[in-house]
Amino acid sequence: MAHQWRGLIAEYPDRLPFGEGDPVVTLREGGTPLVHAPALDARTGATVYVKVEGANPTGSFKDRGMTTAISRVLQTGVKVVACASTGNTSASAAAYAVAAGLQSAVVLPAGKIAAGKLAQAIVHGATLVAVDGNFDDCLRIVRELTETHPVALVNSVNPYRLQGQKTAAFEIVDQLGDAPDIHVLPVGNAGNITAYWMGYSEYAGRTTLASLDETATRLPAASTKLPEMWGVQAWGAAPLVLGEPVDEPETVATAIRIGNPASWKYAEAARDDSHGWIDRVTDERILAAQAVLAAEVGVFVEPASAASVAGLIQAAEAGRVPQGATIVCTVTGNGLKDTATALGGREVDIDPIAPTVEAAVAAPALCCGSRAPRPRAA
Ligand code: AN7
Repeated sequence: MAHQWRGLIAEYPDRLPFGEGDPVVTLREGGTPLVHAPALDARTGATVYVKVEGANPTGSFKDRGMTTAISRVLQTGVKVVACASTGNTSASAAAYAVAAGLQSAVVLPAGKIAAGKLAQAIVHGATLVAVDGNFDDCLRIVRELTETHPVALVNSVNPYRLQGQKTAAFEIVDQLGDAPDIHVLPVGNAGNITAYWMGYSEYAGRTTLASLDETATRLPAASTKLPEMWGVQAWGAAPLVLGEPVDEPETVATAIRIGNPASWKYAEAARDDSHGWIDRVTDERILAAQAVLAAEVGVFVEPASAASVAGLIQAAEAGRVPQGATIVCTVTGNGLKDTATALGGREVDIDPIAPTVEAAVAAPALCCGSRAPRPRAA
């Protein structure tokens, strides 16, 4: 029978804190494409790959952390899981709760969740709580709530989340044959940069501040080096760049609209231990990078995901990208989650033509909006 990717816990059994016979909740997450992006090589002078996390079952990297967090919940007997979310965590928690036979409750900043993500939480049957506040308020509420009620917290402050998410680094090393020179990713609540650094470190035979499962590092090293970790925040939500919390974070990339990241210390450790940096990019750069990925690479990502690529392009323009380096950018979520932002003001109502080939050929442009399709080469 043809091999199908089995999900993280089955694919990396030696490196995750689960034993034989432990319950496993999986939607076969992970195993996502690592795609070479010549359009980014051309802009940077490096060899650039994008790790397409939007290809996960619910369309974001959160599924990696949810298979481990929700599998763990089944060992505890708790029947309800809860999270605060800018959208993707709630979508993933709701889906994995269904697969596990648990109930889910999601606490969201009112009016700031992309339509696709909200739809996911609804169709997967989550109980929705909309807060007149931002993500940081939601996380504070859900932390208190889960401390005082028999409800499991599945935000990335739950160490099982980071355990799952670290496997993306394993996949990259497994595919490239060694760690890249540089890894670039968007930073919001800062769980993912922490998790990648843990993954790269464990594969190189080291532990990090956030390491939970020390047994993993007793395995033979699978890589010979460690990448620099480059983190990218949105201009209006850049607490790690400013060195202090942002009270009213604002950005078009609603997924990373976070002013007081929970994994602050871990993210700084990843940055400093790896000799990397964390910088910020404007919303304009985020949208421009999203367009480059869509129109020149063929990968449609949501705005927050494009922050990594925007940060890389900005660094290249500043002469900060070592020529010839191997670089991986994580693009964290699927563009289909937020089509409204991607289309911007573009007109999508197309005047219909008569149902004949002649009318089709005579049509001024087969596509909508400001951008006409490129003519085919003769
Ligand atoms: C697409 O869903 O925080 O730095 O509540 O959805 O690990 O927080 C989402 C975060 C990047 C930032 N890209 O990752 C949530 C949430 C996308 C995201 C991030 C998020 P972290």
